[in-house]
Amino acid sequence: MHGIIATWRMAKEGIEQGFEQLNQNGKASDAIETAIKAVEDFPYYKSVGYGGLPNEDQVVELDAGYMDGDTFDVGAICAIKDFANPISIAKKLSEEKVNNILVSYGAEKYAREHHFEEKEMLTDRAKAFYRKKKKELEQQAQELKPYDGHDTVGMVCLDENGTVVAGTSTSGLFMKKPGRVGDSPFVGSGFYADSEVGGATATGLGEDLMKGCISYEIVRLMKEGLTPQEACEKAVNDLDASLKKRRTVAGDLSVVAMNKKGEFGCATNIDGFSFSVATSDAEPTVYLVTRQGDGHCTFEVASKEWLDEYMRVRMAPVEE
Ligand code: SD4
Repeated sequence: MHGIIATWRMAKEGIEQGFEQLNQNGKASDAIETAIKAVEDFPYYKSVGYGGLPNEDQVVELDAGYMDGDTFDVGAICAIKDFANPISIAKKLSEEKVNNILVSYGAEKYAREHHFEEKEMLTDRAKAFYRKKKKELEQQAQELKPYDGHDTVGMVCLDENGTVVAGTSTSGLFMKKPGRVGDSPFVGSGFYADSEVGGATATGLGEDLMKGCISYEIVRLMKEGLTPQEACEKAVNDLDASLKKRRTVAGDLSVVAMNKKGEFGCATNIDGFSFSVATSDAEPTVYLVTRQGDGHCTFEVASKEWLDEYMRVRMAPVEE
């Protein structure tokens, strides 16, 4: 059995490429890197890699994390500027004995020394989104909503040898403070993998996802015997309830998981969450998730119309 699951529809083309490698008996570690790089390289996804939206100072700062579920090797970079593929740098860092998580200048120094591709990651399109947002905020004296339709790519991948890996890549929240880091590069929050159990990854408001160490929690629940779907729903619903009890509101929390048998699950506390998945039993497919009143989440295959409209919106000119 092999498989790959990812947050959001934007991962579809990436998982198609990674899945192809898994079908050829490729390693999960290679397949996930291929898949996440494809998302990073696509300029119209405005929250991951090239074309990612900038921070308050109009600088694109990228976060990425990677975990190998066989060895528990972990690597991550936070707030790195002007490197094309953060996931590859995070993965390389996971091979180091120490210094596995590097931020900003240190991450850039490491990436340069290891000859990772340097690239100006702020595109004209991202600058246009920045100008538009700035104008809206000034005109309406509007408070910036931190999430604002921002999508991180998180993936879990299982290969025929039974290795489970997990990884994330994001430009974080649009208009974040310089140096702000969310959950995505933090093991246990943004991602977690244990080849004896499975893996999980999260997207949403990092500040809240971290409060539940949600990816670790899902893997822990799967280890106790819950299916991926049960584990995802319990982790999201428990954290959502705890946050509301203590703070009256809960930020956006969305997760996906896959266990070592290739079974998968998802959960969310928002409308509009989607995910992409492929397994030995099923071709790459995008699902749309609906949260029911009781917190149970159901999902259905996205229609061709929905998929076309998604791309149309992503690629439409920015109206300033
Ligand atoms: C963050 N969790 O930086 C990320 C953002 C995200 O979908 O996932 N957006 O907080």
